[in-house]
Amino acid sequence: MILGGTTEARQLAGALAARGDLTVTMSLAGRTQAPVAQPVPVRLGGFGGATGLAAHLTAERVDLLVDVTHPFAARMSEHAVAAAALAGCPLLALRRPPWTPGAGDRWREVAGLAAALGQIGPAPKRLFLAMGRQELGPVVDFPQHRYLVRSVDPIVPPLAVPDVRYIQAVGPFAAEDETRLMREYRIDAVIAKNSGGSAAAGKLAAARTLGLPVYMFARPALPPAPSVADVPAALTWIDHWRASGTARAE
Ligand code: 3Y8
Ligand code: NAP
Repeated sequence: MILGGTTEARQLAGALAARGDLTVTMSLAGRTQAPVAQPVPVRLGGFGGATGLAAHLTAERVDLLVDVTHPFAARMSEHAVAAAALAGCPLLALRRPPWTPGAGDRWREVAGLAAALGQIGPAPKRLFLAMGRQELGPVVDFPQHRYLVRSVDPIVPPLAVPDVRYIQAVGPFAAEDETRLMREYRIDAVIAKNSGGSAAAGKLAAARTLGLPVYMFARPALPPAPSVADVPAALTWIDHWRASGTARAE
């Protein structure tokens, strides 16, 4: 079973489904109204904490749990480690490396939105919030800014600030589109999560092109687990696991 919700999860599922010697299921939280289609059957919704997930692993006789959730889905990853241990189920985590600033990048690493807004200061700015909508609360304490907020689904109720525009979109986002968007809205600064991967990196290239600062949320710590950094490494690891015949004892 793959804990998904990322580009890599969908790609890994597709590659494993092609093998024919594995039965693959994709698990999503059901956070969005219309999730992208997956190449394998999907299970939607939470498990009821780590014990719920452990019970599911045992009941469904899952032979391998692969955590390919987003780096900011820390609770899910914590539950995956605990549940795999509880159920005696092998676990592999695919953890994509964080982005690192390169020449021309103007990054400020912050803990989250409140810290970013605190650092930005009192002068009104035009801010591109490309960090989703689960942590937008702090904007109400900074009503002086013009916000451009991007999310997958509509944000209801709307944010209680006087000057906000909404964009509904699912990545991946191309750098040239991001540059055009930021020019159109005359953005002064970008606020982002250090998600890594390529789908959301376009805004970083755009910020570099436009010489804009990026307030980058540091990643939450994740519990140790057997891990790889990308899909090819995950496929190699799974090959070795399969060859070692460590499917759970009957
Ligand atoms: C529900 C599945 C695929 C997966 C695509 C990746 C790339 C596009 C970039 C920006 C950044 C953000 C957000 C983002 C990206 C991929 C990947 C990724 C960022 C879907 C998806 C689900 C979610 C949940 C959603 C969160 C939100 C975060 C938008 C599907 C499309 C900002 C993270 O309540 C909510 O609206 C929750 C939204 C969690 C973070 C937040 O705090 O709001 N992802 N995103 C999964 C589930 O139900 O289990 O609906 O199809 C998946 C993808 N989103 O198959 O190609 O691989 O990361 N997702 C971030 O990185 O900052 C957008 O706008 O620049
Ligand atoms: P989270 O805070 O780590 O998890 C909260 C709870 O949501 C979990 O305890 C679990 O509920 C449920 N859950 C999370 N991921 C799940 C999955 N793949 N399958 C089944 N249940 C899941 O998670 P999140 O940050 O809200 O992320 C939710 C989903 O969106 C994940 O699939 C993640 O990969 C994807 N995503 C998140 C981000 C982000 O920025 N956070 C970005 C892109 C994609 P129970 O305790 O009831 O089991």
